[in-house]
Amino acid sequence: MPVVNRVPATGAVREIGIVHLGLGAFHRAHQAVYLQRHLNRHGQSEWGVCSANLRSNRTLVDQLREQDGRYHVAEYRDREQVTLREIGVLRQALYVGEGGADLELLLQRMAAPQTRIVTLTVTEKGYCLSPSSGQLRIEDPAIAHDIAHPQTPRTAPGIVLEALRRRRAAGLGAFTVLCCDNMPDNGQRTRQAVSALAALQDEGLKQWVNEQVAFPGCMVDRIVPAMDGESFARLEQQLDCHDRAAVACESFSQWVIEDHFPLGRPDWEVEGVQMVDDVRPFETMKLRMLNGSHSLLAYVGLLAGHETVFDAINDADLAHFIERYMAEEAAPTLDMPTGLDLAAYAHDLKARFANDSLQHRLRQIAMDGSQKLPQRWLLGAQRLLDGGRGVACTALGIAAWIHYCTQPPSGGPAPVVDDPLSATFADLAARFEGASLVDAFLDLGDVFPAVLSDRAAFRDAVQGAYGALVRDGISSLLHTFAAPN
Ligand code: CS2
Repeated sequence: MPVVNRVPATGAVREIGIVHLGLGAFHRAHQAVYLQRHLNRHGQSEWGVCSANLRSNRTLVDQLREQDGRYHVAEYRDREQVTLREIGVLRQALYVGEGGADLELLLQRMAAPQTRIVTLTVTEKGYCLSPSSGQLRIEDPAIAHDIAHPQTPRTAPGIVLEALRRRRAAGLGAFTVLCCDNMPDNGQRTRQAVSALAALQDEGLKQWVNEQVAFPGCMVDRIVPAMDGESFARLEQQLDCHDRAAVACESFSQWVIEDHFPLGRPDWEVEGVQMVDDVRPFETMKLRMLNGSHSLLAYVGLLAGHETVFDAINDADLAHFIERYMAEEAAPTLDMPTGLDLAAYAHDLKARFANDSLQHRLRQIAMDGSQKLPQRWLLGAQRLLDGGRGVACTALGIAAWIHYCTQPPSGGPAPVVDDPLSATFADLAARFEGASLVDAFLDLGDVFPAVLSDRAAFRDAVQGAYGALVRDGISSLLHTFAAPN
């Protein structure tokens, strides 16, 4: 049984200063923990949180309401040491389903003078941008809806924009918009989504957004697997924690934020948050090293028959493959501030992947690949090819992803791929096979920018990897990577 360090929630929330969109496990185990530690330290705070789920997980919102917003976060250092924190900063939980009454409550809360920051974890697809170009997808039906009905928006950019419109009309200052999703240049991408939508609704509002709203970028990091029956049972047995809104995660946590908050912010740095002028080096490092490795572990690991990150990193050949990816295809693409040791970072990442207390399912990471691949693998691959380097690990990852998106698990029915492009994948799988299937995937412009897919060296590498995968199977292919080069 682990040694449990119990940290109760103390202090009083004076007002709700932050509205969050995307009340998932990550928000509860990352941002809310920093704010709770801040509250415990100061004894009072005006940075309480109102958090809303836009379409998913109404049950969680109901559960949290029953518990007056209080819940627990179990931070597993390893099997032996766990910190169980009580969180009390969440003062309002909302669910904005289709036509839900909470939409108006949410917009009122965002437009209230006390609200100074709006944070988001709505996942990459929640911004309705093309993953490869970062342009607003105006053909998206939800965006089309928000253009036609700006006052009852459905999308995250639409909700942010309507709240800003109300603030402008009321003569209030703009809140700061802080995107906490794993996108490249995430502040700028969020600005692009909101500003492009404004341009389609009201030119004056667009100008006000461009001039008045701060969209600092940030890098967030904590491994927080989705909760399932097994993880709740473990919390009950090991920690005597009977809380259906609880989350389990690793003990590591990092947050690097660009310091641009015109209406003020919590003094986060006291809790270890790094406030910087330019987050991009940190963000790119994390996307390519951590998330890039995660996606490789997911697609290659699932093919190799593994279920969790822990299983996959304990496969010696796969672990070696990941080491090579980080050293040869991620690190060389990064420009880091002096003093930052990428080899040490890679070493620590491997140790985090090997945390045996987290049941981090590869299928969870494999979700939404079309939205994740550009920033995790493809921008780096472009840089490698520009420098005359090879992309063998990345090419195998892409081949494994194509396989994952199109091949039924042995003998089973067609795969259920959780991705906004799943219908397109099914269509391509029905029409093509072999090299033509690979070509059809590489022609998906929302995933692969033409500057990359037009390069023969890139296409050849992916074609080669896919051919070898089909011919030799994943185990023998991984073995070739494990051989000294
Ligand atoms: C993961 C991330 O699901 C995924 O795609 O790569 O959620 C990852 O666990 C976090 O970014 C870690 O900070």
